[in-house]
Amino acid sequence: VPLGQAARFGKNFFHRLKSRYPLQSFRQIGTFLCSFPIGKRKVTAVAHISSLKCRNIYSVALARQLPDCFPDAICMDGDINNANNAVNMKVAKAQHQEYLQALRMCIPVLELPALSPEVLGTDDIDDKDNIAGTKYYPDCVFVEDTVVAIGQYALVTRLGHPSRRGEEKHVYEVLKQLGMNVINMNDYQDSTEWIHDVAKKGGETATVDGGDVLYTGRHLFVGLSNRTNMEGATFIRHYFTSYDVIILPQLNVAGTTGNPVPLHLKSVVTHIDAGTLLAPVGLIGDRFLEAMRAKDLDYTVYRLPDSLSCNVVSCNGQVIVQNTSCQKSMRILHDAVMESDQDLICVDTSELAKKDGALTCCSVLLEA
Ligand code: CIR
Repeated sequence: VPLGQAARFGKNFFHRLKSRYPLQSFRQIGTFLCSFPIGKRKVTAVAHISSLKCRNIYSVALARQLPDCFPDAICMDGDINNANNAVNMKVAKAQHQEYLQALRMCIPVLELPALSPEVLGTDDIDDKDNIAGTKYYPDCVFVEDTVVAIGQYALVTRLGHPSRRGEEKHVYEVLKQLGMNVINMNDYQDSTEWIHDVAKKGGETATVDGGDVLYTGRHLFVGLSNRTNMEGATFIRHYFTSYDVIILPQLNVAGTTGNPVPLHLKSVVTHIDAGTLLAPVGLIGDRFLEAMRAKDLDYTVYRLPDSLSCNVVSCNGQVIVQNTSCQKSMRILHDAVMESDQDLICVDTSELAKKDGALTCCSVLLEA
C-alpha cells in the first residue's frame, strides 16, 4: 500500500476506533476488529489494544494535608534525632503543595484535612492506644497505604504498622460518599461471613499497605513486605476476584544489602502504562524481574540506576516523577515517557522521602 494511503488508513482507523470505544474504555487489553470503507472497498482492521495508552481513566485523586506532627512519622532508619531525618516542615509543606499542584494538572484532587483531635473526634481518640501525647497520626499524609481501589471497587486496608491503624477510617467514609463499593478489612477480623478462608485462617493477622499493591491495568501485583503479609495478599485476591493477582516475594531480603531497602513494592516498581514498568538496577530489580519471568509476564521494563526515580505517578496521560540528580535515570525516564506518548512532570518531594514517603504514597487515584 502506498505510504499516503497507509497513513490515511491509519488515521481513519483510529478515528473509527475512538468513536466506537471511548478512550476511557481502553483498560482491557485485547483485540478489536473494526470495518470501514476506503473508497469503494470495505476494509477490516485489527487493533491490539495493548499498544494504546490509557487516558482519562481516573476521575478524582484523594490526598491528605500534611499534619504538623509529620516530623514524628515513622522511618526505616528509625532514629528521628539523626540530622538526615530531621524534616524542615516549611519545605515539606511547600513540596507537598507542589506535588498536589502537579497532580491537579492531571486530575481533580480531593484534599482531606490532616487527622487532628478535632477531625478525629473524642471517641476515636479515647479508643486509640496508638495516639501518644499530641501526636495524631503523623503518617496520615500517606493515604495510598489505606486503600486499594480499582474501578468502582475499593478495599480499605488493615495497615501493616500498628501506629498507623485508624488512618483508614475517614478514607472509608469518603469512598462511601463517592458511591464506591467499599469494604474495610478491619471489619473482617473474626468474621466468617465472607472471605471465608481468609477470615478464618488469617483474617486476624492480615495486613496490607496500599504501597505494596500495583495495578497496571492488566495485572494486580501485590508485593509481600514487612507491612503486607500473605494473609493480606490473599485477602486482596479474594476481594478482587476478577483480576489477575500476582503475589510477589519480598524484595528486600538478605543479600540485597548495598541497595536502598524499599519499604513497599511501589517504592521501587511502578508503571508508566499498561505495558511498561520501571524497576531499579541491582539485586532488588533483578529479583522483581525473576518473579515476572517465572510468571511469564510480558512487560517492557526500564531499569533505572536511581531507585527513587522508579516511583512515578501515572495519571491520565501525565507521568509525575521525582527530581533526581541522576542524569542517567532522568534520561531513561524521559525516553520511557515519550515512548508512551505521555507528558513528564517533575516535582521535588525530598522532605517527604525522609519519612520513606514516595511520590505515589501521597495520593490514591480513583475511577469513582
Ligand atoms: C511509613 O513508614 O508507613 C511511612 N513513614 C511512609 C509510608 C510511605 N508509603 C508509601 O510509600 N506508600
